[in-house]
Amino acid sequence: MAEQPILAEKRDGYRVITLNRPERLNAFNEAMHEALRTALADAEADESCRALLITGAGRGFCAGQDLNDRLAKPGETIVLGGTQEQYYNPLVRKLRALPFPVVAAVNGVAAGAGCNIALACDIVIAGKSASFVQSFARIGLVPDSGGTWHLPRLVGDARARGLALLAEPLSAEKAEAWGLIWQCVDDASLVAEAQELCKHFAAAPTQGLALIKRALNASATNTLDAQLDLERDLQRQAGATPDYAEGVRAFMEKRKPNFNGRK
Ligand code: LHQ
Repeated sequence: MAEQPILAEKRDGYRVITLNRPERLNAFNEAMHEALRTALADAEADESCRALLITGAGRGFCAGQDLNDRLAKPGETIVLGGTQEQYYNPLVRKLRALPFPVVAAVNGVAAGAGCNIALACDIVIAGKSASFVQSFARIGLVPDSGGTWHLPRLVGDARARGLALLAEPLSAEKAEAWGLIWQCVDDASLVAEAQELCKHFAAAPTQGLALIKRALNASATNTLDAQLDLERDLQRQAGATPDYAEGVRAFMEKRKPNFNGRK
C-alpha cells in the first residue's frame, strides 16, 4: 500500500500534521491536498485541539506543487489557476482562519507554494539547515499561495522583490534576521522547540488567541479607524469568555491560570 501523504497525530491539546512524501521533498499532489484538507477539518472540529504543528518528513519541509503533475507535453499548453482555486487558496485561507495557532516547524527546504504555506502559518520556526525559496520565477511562474501578499508585509518591498524575482534560497538564519520567520533554532532542537510552543498554546486562552488572529489578519488591509473599531468589538467578545475571568482571577490570586480553551 502507498504511504499516506499526510500523517496526523493527536497529542495532549494539539495535533501534529506531517507532510509525508519525502522522496519528492513533500511536494503536493491531489491526494496530499485532500488528506491535508481532511486533517485540518478534523482538527478544527475537535474542541480539545488548541494548536497545530505542521512539519515535513525527511530532509525537506515542502517543495510546493509536484511538478510531475504539471508537465506539459511538447506543443501542449497547461492551463493553471484551477489548482489554486481548488486547493492552495482554500488551504491558505483555512490556515489563517483556524481558531487556534498554527506552528510551522520548517525542517528543510521550503520551496514554491511550500514556502508560502509555511509563511501563512502563525508562527514559523526553522532548523538552521532549512531554507526558503520563492522558486516560481525559475519555471516562469508567479509566487502564489499568498506569497505576493505575505512577502512584502513580512520583509518589505525591496526584499520581497529580490526574493521573488531572483528565486534564490534564503537561509533560515537570514530569514529570522529579515523578519520572514519567528525563529531559527538548531536542527537538533527543532522538534522539541515546536512541541514546546504547541504545549504552551494548549494551555493558553484559545478563544482570545483566535480573536488575536482575526485582528492581525484584518490589520493588513484595514485603516486605523476600522482597526480600532474591530479591536473594540473583538475585545468585547474576549471579555465575555470564561478564560478572561479566570486570567484576571489568577493574576489577583498570584497563581497560574487554568484556561478552558475553546469551550
Ligand atoms: C520534486 C519537486 C517538485 C516534483 C523536488 N515536484 N519533484 C501551483 C499550481 C500549479 C502549478 C504549478 O505550481 C503551483 C505552485 C508551486 O508550488 S510552483 C513551484 C513548484 N516547486 C518548485 O519549482 C521547486 C522544485 N524543486 C526544486 O527547485 C529543488 O528540488 C529544491 C530547491 C526544492 C531542493 O533542491 P535539492 O535539495 O537539490 O533537491 P532535489 O532537487 O535533488 O530534489 C530531491 C528529489 O525531489 C528529486 O527527485 P529525484 O528522483 O531526482 O531524487 C526532485 O525531482 C524531487 N522534487 N521538488 N516540486
